Amino acid sequence: MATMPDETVSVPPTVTSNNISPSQQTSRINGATIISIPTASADAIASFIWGSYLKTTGAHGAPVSFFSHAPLQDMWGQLTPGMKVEVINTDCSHGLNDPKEKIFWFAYIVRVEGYLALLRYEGCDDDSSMDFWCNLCNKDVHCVGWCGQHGIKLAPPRSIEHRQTDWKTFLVNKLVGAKTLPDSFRQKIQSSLRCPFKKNMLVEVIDKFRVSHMRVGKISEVIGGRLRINYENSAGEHFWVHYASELIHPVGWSHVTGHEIEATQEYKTEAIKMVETNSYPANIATPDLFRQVPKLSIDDEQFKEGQKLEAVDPLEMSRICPATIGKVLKNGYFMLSIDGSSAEDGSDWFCYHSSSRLIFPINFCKMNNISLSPPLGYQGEFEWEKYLHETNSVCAPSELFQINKENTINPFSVGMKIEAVDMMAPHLVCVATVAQIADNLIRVHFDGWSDDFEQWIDCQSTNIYPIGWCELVGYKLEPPKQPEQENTESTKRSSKKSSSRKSNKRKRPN
Ligand code: MLZ
Repeated sequence: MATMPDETVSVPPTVTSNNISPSQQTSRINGATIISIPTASADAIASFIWGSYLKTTGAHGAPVSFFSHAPLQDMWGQLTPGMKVEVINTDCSHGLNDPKEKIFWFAYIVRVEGYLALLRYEGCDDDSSMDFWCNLCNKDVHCVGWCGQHGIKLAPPRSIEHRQTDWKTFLVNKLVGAKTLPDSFRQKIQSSLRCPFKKNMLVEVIDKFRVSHMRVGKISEVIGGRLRINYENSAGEHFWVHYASELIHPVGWSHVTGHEIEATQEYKTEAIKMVETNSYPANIATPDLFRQVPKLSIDDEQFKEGQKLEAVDPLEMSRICPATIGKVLKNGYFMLSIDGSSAEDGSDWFCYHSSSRLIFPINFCKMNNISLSPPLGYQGEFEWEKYLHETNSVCAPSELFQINKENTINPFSVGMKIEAVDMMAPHLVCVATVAQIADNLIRVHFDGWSDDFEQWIDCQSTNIYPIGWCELVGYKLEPPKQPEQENTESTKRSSKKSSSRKSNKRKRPN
């Protein structure tokens, strides 16, 4: 992980002496121990409050530094307990002349969990009763000195106002020399949220109804680096995906790779022209914007058709299964089929790159003490040696796998809370917990949902985020399923164990 120079700043003596006014006399706005201050559009937030949930569950959020694709990942480690901020004061009356006027007060970080911090107002000392959770990217959190620079009033919370007679001297003692957020913190947030993909750009995207095929898609929305892609020539069907996902590619990729694509002849002709001339109109997302895969040299040994391996079932991600290389494409890509489950027409063959971290050499599960799901209908105990013999096949050489080429450090621990995309309904970002760790994988449990919904994903997946990410980017976070939802059709369907993968499988409904 890259480390950045410590850019946090110390508070100069002048900032504590200005614009501090006593709070005014109206009713207490928020007397609750835990409050949450919304960042983005109110609709996108509200229903779920991480702070209360962490308290109830006694859990911790995975640190922002674990997520290389997360905004501000490289500097978040500098935000540590004790650091001082200026934050909206929720225990005071608003300005007398302007009821909308916001009053601020000093606070310090007690604890950091993902993008959230437990804050304590200066002056509370050992009293934790007013501690509150706040997203540090919230627009009402600033470095010490900000209110002074912007002529914003500071006033102590009403409940503690009486505790000091000389607040100015108290603050000078508390704040001078203390660490605060970097001056340019807000600009850093803004620039970390920039995404190179824009609305109306065309891409090639996996067909969620027939995963062996790509389709042409047009970006209709971009939120936090996630793209809502509308399938061209469809009745409003769409697919949500992160811009660095392996499920989207530039125009012309299918042609170059030899992947099946459903598109008009006109599109195919144009795409070939663009690839050959390497010139793309403005509405086309250019190849440099996409996730880059390692280039293979012609001399490198490659995966070959018929070889067996273990893979996370892309359509039922709670399972790791024996699988077979179906067809080798160009540039290190190939189609993979899950043994015993493949649709007769090959419509569920799934494209992987040789550098994928969701494919494994045989006995990966055994070595990591996790269960391998034998091919559906397989009789007897599954043993690779026997199976290779029975199927008259060979396994893929273990040195070809990315997980053996690099030494990945999986930083996650079981029990850590995250926000995770439900890969079978990728428009949903849900409250989730790391349930299990195996090598580079984490098994994501969706809080409140049965184990059938769990998904194995790579620890560097762009489909998991630190807690508070949804609030930061303004995306709706799906709260844990409540017990009263237990009888919904969805629950009944998903918990019904079936011997047939087809009926057990959750389709990508999005
Ligand atoms: N009702 C849909 C979505 C369930 C979403 C669960 N997310 C953890 C289904 O049953 O597939």
